[in-house]
Amino acid sequence: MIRGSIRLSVSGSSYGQKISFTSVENDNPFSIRRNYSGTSQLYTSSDQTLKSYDALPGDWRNNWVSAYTFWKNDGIRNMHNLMLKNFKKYGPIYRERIGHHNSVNIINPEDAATLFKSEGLFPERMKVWPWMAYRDHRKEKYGVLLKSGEEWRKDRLILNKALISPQIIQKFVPLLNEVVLDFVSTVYKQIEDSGRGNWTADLSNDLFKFALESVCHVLYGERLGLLQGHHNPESQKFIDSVTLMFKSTSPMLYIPPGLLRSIKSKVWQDHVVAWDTIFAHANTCIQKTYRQFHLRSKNDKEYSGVLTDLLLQGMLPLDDIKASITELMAGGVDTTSVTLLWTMYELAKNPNVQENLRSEIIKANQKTEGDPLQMLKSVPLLRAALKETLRLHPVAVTLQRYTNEDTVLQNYRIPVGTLVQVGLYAMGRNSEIFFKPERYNPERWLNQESNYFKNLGFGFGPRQCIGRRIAEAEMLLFLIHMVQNFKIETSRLVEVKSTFDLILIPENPIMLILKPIE
Ligand code: 2DC
Repeated sequence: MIRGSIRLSVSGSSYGQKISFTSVENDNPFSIRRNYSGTSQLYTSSDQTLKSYDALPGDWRNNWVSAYTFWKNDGIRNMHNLMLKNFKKYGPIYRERIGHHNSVNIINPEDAATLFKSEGLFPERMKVWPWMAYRDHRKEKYGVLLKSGEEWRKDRLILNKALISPQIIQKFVPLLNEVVLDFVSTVYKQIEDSGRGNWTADLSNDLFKFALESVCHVLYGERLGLLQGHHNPESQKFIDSVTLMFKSTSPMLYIPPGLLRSIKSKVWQDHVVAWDTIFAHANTCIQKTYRQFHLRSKNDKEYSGVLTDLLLQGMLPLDDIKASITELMAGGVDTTSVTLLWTMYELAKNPNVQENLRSEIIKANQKTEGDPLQMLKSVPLLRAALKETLRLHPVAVTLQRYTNEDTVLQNYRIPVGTLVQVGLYAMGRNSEIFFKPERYNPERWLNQESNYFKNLGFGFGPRQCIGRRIAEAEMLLFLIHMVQNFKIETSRLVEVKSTFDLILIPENPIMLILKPIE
């Protein structure tokens, strides 16, 4: 035995691979296989410094104390702030236990990278059991989000082609751009109707409609018509149900599955009603597209949305397609609309940033003659602004993975099968990771020498957000046109905080003022 040094086998040896990572990989969901090269020396550590799992800081030993503090501090809706506090108290790693849930929490980008390296071929995040419980209850299939193991991998590889591959994104751009132009028209109309030369409002519901219209145009190749002033109660019900679905998930996260259902609690009932409405509306849309697919002529080469694309591919059974399309339709509403609201709010508070973006967009517009696809390639500062928004206002409070092998984090030995959470919200606000984190400064993403595992708003690796490219294109096109046409101001200069309703959303309404640029 070699004294003074042990070596953990974490080189992905179970798959016969060696580890050496390049930074692009956190950005490349399409290649599900990683490129390994070189030998792992990463986890060679000396006996003295490698500490045991049970030596981890945190009050995990005292299950009931932590559960009590959690509830007392309005734990659920305050999850993100409690994590900030815990990292301050315990340092960059701590262990936690809430009810039966054990986890290790980390904050450093390098540690997130280590976690990525140990996620294995079938990465898994923390299960949102209420979502699975609903599907079990109604005998619906799981979509790619809820699947795991081989089943997940098979679906994910097929769906990647239709959703996130470089060739397919260009198909989305014209569909999304059309919706954005309609949104811009509705804003002009509101300004006109107001008679005051501006539109002052909480834009949340208009943004929900925009986001639903956008994702449906991409999924079904058809317009719902939500921005053309049509009264559409079905879609409004869908929008309200998605919000209710998220809201009713969080109180159930830490309560054992059987329990809530057996007591027929109000949250569980709300949750079921919300999903029922979501499934019903998604089903109407899917059926409509499905009928049109059968009427389609074989020579029709025109792109008509993700669903038709998947049907043409014929690689996935219909049930599985339906399940994943429903997830995408539900997942595409609150996520992008809230991120756009935060972005406009930050631009209102930071007029200099807004001006810099405007000149970048105007230049790009001249250079590309307004071609949307080319525009997307010519706005690096705007892309950085989106990263900056997600740094301060991530949709997901954490990213989680189960370790697939023994791993070392911050010199602690983390056993295989441990749930490790990256504190995304806390990371974005940490001054050791980001210089002056309180500042909304998109340029930091252009200047900084290393952004390695810092831009994690959509997660990492093959299990990252599958809607990422749709969301990015949708939000960039929205901002390109909005910043070009309107000055964005706010009367609310006090900080708006986040609240946790499964996803992080603004705690109070954000009032914005939109004024046309002559
Ligand atoms: C919530 O502790 C907090 O993208 C938990 O569009 C851990 C956790 C697990 C999974 C995360 C969830 C959190 C937040 C919402 C996420 C979800 C995975 C996907 C989902 C981040 C961080 C989301 C919003 C999807 C939702 C699609 C759904 C409607 C079918």
